[in-house]
Amino acid sequence: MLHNKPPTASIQRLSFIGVLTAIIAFVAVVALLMTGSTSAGAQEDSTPPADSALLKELEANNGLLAEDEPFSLFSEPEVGVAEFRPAAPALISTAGWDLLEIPANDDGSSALVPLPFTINFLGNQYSALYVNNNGNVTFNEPMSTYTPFGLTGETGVPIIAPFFADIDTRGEGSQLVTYGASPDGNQFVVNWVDVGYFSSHSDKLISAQLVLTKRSGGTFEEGDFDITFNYGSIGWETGDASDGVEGFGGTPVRAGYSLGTGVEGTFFELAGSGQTRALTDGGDRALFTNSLNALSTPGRYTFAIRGDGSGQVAGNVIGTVTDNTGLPVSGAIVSIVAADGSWSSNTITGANGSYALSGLGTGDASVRVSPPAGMSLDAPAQMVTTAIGTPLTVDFVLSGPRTLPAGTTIDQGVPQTSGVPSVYWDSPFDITHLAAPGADVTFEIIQNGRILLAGDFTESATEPGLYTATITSLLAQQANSGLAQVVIYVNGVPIIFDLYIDPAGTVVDQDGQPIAGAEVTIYRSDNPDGPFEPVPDGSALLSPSNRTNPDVTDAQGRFSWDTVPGYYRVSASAPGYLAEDGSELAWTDVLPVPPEHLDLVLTLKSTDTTPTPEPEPGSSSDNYIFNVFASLMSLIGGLLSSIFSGILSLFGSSAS
Ligand SMILES: [Ca+2]
Repeated sequence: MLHNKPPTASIQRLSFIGVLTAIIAFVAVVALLMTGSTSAGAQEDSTPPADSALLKELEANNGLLAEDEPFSLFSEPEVGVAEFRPAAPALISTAGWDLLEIPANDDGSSALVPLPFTINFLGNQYSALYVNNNGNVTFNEPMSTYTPFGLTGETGVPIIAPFFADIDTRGEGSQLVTYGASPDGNQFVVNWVDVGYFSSHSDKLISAQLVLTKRSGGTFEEGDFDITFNYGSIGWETGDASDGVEGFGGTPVRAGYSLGTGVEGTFFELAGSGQTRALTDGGDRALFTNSLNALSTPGRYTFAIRGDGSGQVAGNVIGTVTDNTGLPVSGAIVSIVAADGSWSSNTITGANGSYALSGLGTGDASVRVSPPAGMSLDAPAQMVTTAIGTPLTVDFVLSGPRTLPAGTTIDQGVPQTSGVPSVYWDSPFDITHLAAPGADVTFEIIQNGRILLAGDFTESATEPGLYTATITSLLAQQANSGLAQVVIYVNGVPIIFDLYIDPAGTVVDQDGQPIAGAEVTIYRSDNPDGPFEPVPDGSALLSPSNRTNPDVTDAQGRFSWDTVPGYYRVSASAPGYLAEDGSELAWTDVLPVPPEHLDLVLTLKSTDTTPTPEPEPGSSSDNYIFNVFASLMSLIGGLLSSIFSGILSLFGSSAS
């Protein structure tokens, strides 16, 4: 076989034309070298070039010659031994699916493949696509381009590209590209699993998988779908014809998706895309070990594409998380949530404490960090404004916890895992402080650099030196849930401690009376259709304010968790009570977070045989409302009504 560059999926045959092409290429390379040219037709990053077999041949051979390797027109293609391939938990199994395959090739494509459902891809409706060997799918025509171009410009190519690079499946150790629909017709999958790189190399392999998942029912619109990139081990990033050496360097792999219009909100690339050794195993943005919107599954990157515009895409937010000694914190969950709750994203910090959030919506948002299990350090959320093409860096330094100082009490809130006092943000509470009689004692409650509330303590008339401040509602001050700081000034000298502001859920009986000691359990999934697993006790999926799961309600029947974005269900049970359907556990519907769910009520029915007054027809106790719970993120006053109406509609769907 020749070092050749067939432009189609057909297996290249040794032919007179092929030999002639190779000879021309060889002569051309020699001529270029003799004239001192350093580039054999370098491709622009931002625009897709017309492919040329001769061009690729030149580039590839140039690379070989540059290394002083013997060049023979008739040398056999390299047959390397693929490295050990570790397990890839993100790849979904397509065993038993009726998949098609692209025969062993370099830059070929499938025929036009019908999708099992129509997708609304950022405003364009598509019901078919082309699977391209080089790690991407396109919609208007097949694409043989092998050197990846930037996806954020006006390329004219609508594309979804989990691994846009010069994949070559002709090497002996490479698998073939396969594609097709799931048996239920709700997913379309392309496998570039255990594939090699140009030219016919299979000493190193990569695994990338594209999954398009139909989303329907509920509030989903026609055409809503998820794009999921699943990755296994990534052993190379560049083919020989893209100036790669041994699979690295040159113009490396790109990953992302784009309409190709260059219009804001219609394109994005993963952080690390196009950067040498960023996406490969061990890199800062290693595809295999990082994740996005898939906290339970390393190697998975999920993007919700929604017709209502919430799937719009913007620049990336990157940063690092360090502790109070400057050491990187790995395993922390970093999430970003739009101020209006319309979009969110989450990921986990890597070994170097760094993280990247990609494919975000635009506008005001909060970035929050949840330290890994076993760590009680914390940091307040940071407010940002995301915009197209403006990557933001948001670093966190964890500190604390600054617990209640001596002589200070707060008369509200459940005990907290971290030792930081917590208060329900919509309930009044008193702060008391002991100081010398006759002192001037004031306070400020500060969140994200903003003073939520400031006021004076009042000295007790009967106990000189006992000062009390009454806070009526932090919610009324447009507080966010999460960390805040309290500063008490005694004659101008500050004393600082942390305060955790929690929304609360309540378990009540059929008469609306709180049930103390009820057991509540929170379950989470990365997907709206599950599977739902109990959040592990102590998990970073819950903020340090309360990581106990299952938990029990306090004397007021209240409970609270502060959660990272995801999909949740909550169950509740209590001795002597049953759910409406007579089972032991009452369940919520699936609750997406965001938006925040606050001040929810979960109702259980007493099994006490003592007759209880029949409720008035049409009263609220006719419905066993499985509310609940937990929360996250900011909810600003003006949004309250819409959120509550959302919750009310949730009630309607769960009460049957
Ligand atoms: Ca290729």
